[in-house]
Amino acid sequence: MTTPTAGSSARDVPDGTDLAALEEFAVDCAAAAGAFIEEARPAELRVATKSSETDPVTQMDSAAERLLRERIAAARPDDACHGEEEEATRGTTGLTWVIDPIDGTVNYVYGYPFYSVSVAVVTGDVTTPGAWRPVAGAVAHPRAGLVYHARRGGGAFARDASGRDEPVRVSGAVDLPTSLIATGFGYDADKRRAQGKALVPVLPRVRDIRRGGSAALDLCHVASGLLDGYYEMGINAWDMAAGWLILTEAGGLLTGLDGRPPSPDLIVGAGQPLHQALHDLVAEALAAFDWSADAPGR
Ligand code: LIP
Repeated sequence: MTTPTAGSSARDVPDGTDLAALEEFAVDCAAAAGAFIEEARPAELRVATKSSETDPVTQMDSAAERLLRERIAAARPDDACHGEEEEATRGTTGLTWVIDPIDGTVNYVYGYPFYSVSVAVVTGDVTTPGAWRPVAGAVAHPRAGLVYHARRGGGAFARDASGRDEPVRVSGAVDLPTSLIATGFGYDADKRRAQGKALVPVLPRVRDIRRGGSAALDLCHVASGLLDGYYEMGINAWDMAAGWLILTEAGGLLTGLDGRPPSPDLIVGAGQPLHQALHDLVAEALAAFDWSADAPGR
């Protein structure tokens, strides 16, 4: 089973690319947008809806994406950009910035402190699962004063407000019954019903389940050992691009189903010893679904 990982092929990085500089730029962008969504939050958020009435977007999502796009365009004008709230832009360098200005928007609306800003730069075609790889990225957790970051081959770190970097590493968990697993649910009622059904066989087989509400942070928390594993259906490239690399550089693995790349169908992330067992448990739980009619994606 060929398992795609974020670091699987250095050949796709354009010659002369300074990954360390891209990583630091991603940290700066994520930190700046993280500070913005905290400091510029108005007394009254205007909450509109997107794919369903439970899928919110606020003026802060749009403003934070605008801030990120302007910073990227100023510093890297020839790179492409792909974000959650605006149309994608084309580039000529082979590098694409993949951004989620607020991952965990529901939490942000409520003031529940589990939301993040995700900024990654990838090679390949980010619209096709398996055809792209993150090469540098950062996830800012403003309420924790942390920015998780990584570059391909450079390890994974959590940077605190003083600028100190702490290396992060996945847990050594190997057994499901003693593993803490996170998951999440989409916005469509029928998909949520299916995702809830898929949780039933999983819950009794693991230590416990956590549902944080930000895929990017769930991936960073697996990378840093705060969780042992994470799976979810319906995750977009912008939710997972930076967290995928941070998890891989922390010694973890992120895949889709049966060796396929991570995609909106499914992502499963854990340290290497646990990953196969978690994947097989989730695959077993999903086996009951007719993916055409019942696909429990977003
Ligand atoms: C969120 C994801 C999370 C999922 C939430 C939501 P958003 O992204 O990061 O994993 O469970 O339902 O989709 O919509 O807040 O950017």
